Amino acid sequence: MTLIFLIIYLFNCLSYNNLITGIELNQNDSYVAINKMTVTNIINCTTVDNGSNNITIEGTTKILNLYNSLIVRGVNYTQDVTPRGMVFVADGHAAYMGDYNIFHSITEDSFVNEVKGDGIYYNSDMLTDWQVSWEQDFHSYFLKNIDSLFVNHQGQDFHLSAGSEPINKGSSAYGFSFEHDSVLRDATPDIGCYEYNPGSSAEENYS
Ligand SMILES: [Ca+2]
Repeated sequence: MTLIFLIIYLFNCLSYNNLITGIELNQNDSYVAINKMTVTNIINCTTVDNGSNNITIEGTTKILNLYNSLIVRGVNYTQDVTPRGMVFVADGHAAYMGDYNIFHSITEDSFVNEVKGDGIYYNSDMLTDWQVSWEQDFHSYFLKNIDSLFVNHQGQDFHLSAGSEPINKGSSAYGFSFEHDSVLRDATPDIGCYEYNPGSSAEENYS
């Protein structure tokens, strides 16, 4: 039987302050029955302070490629007591590929979580465990202190501040030549939706 791939691209997207998740990929059983597979490419995206999870991936039919993205869960102000970056439901990580990402959470062992059929969160991995277990994200890293990450986190201006960690940390093998503000990226792309641009003010760039 022919396998049909539905390919989705999310480039330079900014997702913040959603009540539940920033980006959620849910299983659709009817797709399984007719042999459809969804491939989602999340490239140079920034997700910040989303309510329970920044990215949720459910089901083995979802293939997720995550590159050059900035996953920040800096403020814990909703129903969950555990800040969560990436959450895989029902073995969704089996089809995950990713690298050159920055993961932030308040505690280092909760950047990625798995949820089994009972809805309980298991296996909160540290990045180092994740790299060994799943052989992904070898150039990614965990970031605990985000005080100087953005121009104005509280004011929801998520442009990169001078000296911010994501600057020049992405890979040019992934991504698009333009960033969120339609400014050209340089030869060493920054991680996340924005390229650091010292020549323009936050007011001009904010969208
Ligand atoms: Ca750059």
